[in-house]
Amino acid sequence: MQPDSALLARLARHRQDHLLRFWNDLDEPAQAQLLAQVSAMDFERIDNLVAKLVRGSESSVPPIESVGPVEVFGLPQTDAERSARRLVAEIGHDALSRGEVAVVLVAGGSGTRLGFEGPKGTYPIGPVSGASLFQIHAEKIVALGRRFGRPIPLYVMTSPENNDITQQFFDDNNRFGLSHLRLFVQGNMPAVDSETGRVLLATNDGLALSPDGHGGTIAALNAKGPDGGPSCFDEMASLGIKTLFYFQVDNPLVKIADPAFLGLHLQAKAEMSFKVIEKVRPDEKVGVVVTVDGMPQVIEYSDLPAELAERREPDGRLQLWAGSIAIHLFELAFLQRLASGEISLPFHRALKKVPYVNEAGELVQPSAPNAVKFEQFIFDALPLAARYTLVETDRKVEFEPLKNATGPDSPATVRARMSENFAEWLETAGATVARASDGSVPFGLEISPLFALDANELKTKIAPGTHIEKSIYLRP
Ligand code: UD2
Repeated sequence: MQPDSALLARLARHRQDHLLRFWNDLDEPAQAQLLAQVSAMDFERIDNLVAKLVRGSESSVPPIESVGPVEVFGLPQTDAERSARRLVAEIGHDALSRGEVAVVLVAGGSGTRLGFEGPKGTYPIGPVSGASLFQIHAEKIVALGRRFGRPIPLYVMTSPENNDITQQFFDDNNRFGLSHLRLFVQGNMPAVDSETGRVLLATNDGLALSPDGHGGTIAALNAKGPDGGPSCFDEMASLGIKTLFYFQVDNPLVKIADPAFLGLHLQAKAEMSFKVIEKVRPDEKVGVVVTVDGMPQVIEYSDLPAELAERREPDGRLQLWAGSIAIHLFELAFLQRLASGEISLPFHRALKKVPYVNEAGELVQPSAPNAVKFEQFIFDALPLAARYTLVETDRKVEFEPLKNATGPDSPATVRARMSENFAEWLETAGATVARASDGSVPFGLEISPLFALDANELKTKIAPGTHIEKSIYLRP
């Protein structure tokens, strides 16, 4: 087999002809694989990205003096505020009862920091049951569907690397009872050499590819199904879905499709909404929602200059405090507009160590960052939304992500936080929980979302005066 001359000319024009360097050493299946990868590349776009993000000095950091805080719906503090929030939650209940809400879970990341083989969603995080992240999320969705009398469709974004194994996991577990589950695969982007801007080969017959970031969700939801069937967007529209609840796989505390959040979003006719937490340390690893010349925008934590991160109000609180925990609502029509291509999300650069095959055909394991990867971030949709809302949540209740193998945001901290929260539910529901002298819960506690979704529901299920003095897993 020989690649056609048009492709050869295209590669030469874009200075990427090295990609076929080992062509004559490859057997036919390997040639076919390489050809498919190379033909799918948009080299014009890669040239633009290299010019901007590899050779150029385009920065994602706005001028410091243009940055200011954003307005946020704070946590309700008074009885009146609490009852107003309950009222607005009715709007969310109605949308759920009408079947207008779908859930999008992004799980295409590689989970390198956790050091876990396999998709992060399969990690056994339940403090007592060892339930996986996917199980906990899925059971919440099943329970919500029962509560509102309409099953909620779940769309899970995977990557080309982890799609099959994720599908297998859901199949092996009877989809955890979900009535509508669809996996969709995000796109890839090539890594380029940070000196030359040329695409790296991972093997003699394959490019160094990695997921295109969770901003790739929009294009992936808009792509046709595997056998030319309807895209996820088309399917959602035909199901009567109007609003998407979006979250990341790593946070088991997420209040999926929170009615009060939905209510505030719908009441404001917002196109995109964020849950935020109050940052308490300047170096916390969450993007921060700010205004730039009055327009809303997220600055990712890795891009946030210390001078901005540390800026404080006279009362000592951080001025740029609204930390994004990657929980969003989107109007379907807004995302469809973004997918139509008139405007697209910017790419960010990430300088990484990427193993590659050199000119001699040897695999090189770099000891220092050698490559630039390009990623789009979903939160960059914010400035494109005509209206938006930001809603504060309590980090203890809703944010403890699984990121690292040890230390902060690790299995130990996530399980401890889950047990603490379930202890509070039990106490609110009228039970007593034996605590250690420092107030902590000295054993694992867990409540399946199918048993109770919150403390109020738990109240209807346990006898007042119940005493818990050892590890327990409540499930139907
Ligand atoms: C993310 C946010 C950060 C904050 C934090 C909260 C970014 C860039 N930053 O930081 O601002 O909200 O989360 O926990 O998002 N994913 C994909 N495909 C990809 C890349 C990521 O599906 O190509 C998923 C991944 O499976 C995970 C999530 O996106 O669920 C977050 O990715 P991450 O762990 O790389 O982001 P992190 O923790 O640096």
